[in-house]
Amino acid sequence: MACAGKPTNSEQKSKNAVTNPVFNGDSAFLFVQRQVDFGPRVPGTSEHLACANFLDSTLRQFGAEVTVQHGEATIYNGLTKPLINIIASYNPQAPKRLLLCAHWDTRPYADQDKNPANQQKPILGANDGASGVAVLLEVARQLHQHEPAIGVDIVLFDLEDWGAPEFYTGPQRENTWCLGSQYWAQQASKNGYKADFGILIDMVGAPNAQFYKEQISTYYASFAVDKVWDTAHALGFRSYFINQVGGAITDDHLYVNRIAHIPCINIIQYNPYSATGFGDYWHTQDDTMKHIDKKTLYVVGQTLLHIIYNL
Ligand code: AHN
Ligand code: ZN
Repeated sequence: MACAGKPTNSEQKSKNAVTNPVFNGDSAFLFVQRQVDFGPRVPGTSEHLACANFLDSTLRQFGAEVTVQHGEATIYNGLTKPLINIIASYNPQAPKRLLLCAHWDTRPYADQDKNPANQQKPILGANDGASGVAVLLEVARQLHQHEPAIGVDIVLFDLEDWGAPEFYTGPQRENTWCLGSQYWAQQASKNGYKADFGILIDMVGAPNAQFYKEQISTYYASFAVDKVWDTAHALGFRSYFINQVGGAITDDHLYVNRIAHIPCINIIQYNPYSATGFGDYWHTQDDTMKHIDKKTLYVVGQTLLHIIYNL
């Protein structure tokens, strides 16, 4: 410890440096559990509505300006479903903005389940849904405690996961995934919403998850991919953020790019050696808390905090 008096060089340096909050993996883990405790969060159900209220009140408690966007969309079979996007803003007036997003709904069908009796049942979505939202809730908790220099918009998309199921044999439509983000992007485009870039996180909770440079992300926003991967590598997370190009994955970021014209990337677990590209529990009844690891949540969350506080 230095004595009182003139600050030493290193003290002066740390005083002027950006304070980087520490992401709490235990807190994020609990936020996954809280969502899973509602049961499947399928749009139109009471569990879904209860979770929406939880997300809305939690983000308000963390000091965000929250807008709950209600809409509806046509799903793969022509039926209409209600949707609820949850938008939480920090420093709403700041011109320099970062968009952070994840989907919060869960898939109504475990259509990748090996057991045919399970395929019509909804998934619990611990990794597919809750993990990304949980990381963003912990980011929000940190934003409340440490005011950022930039504006941050956290958007939780609904109706991502009602894409046409494997067992569906009727006429095929296009763009049946990501209905909440399509709706949000249309409104954002109308309202002239702007952000420097966006980061979508999807399936960011599995032990030893690997994130490859996803191809829609590199096509629309290679500068943001480089920024995120470079940041993660500088933090020592090379084994999670793989320095290789992975698949092209249709996800919410596609519509943020295509409709809202905001460069947006996707941090998504990808396995080039698995049949689906994802974990073997993906879209099955087995997407439960046992596939959630607080270290992975930390790795992703700490990377996001570094981006926010050093942009
Ligand atoms: C498709 O399967 C077309 N896209 C993956 C997007 C997704 C589904 N993310 C979570 N669930
Ligand atoms: Zn899914």
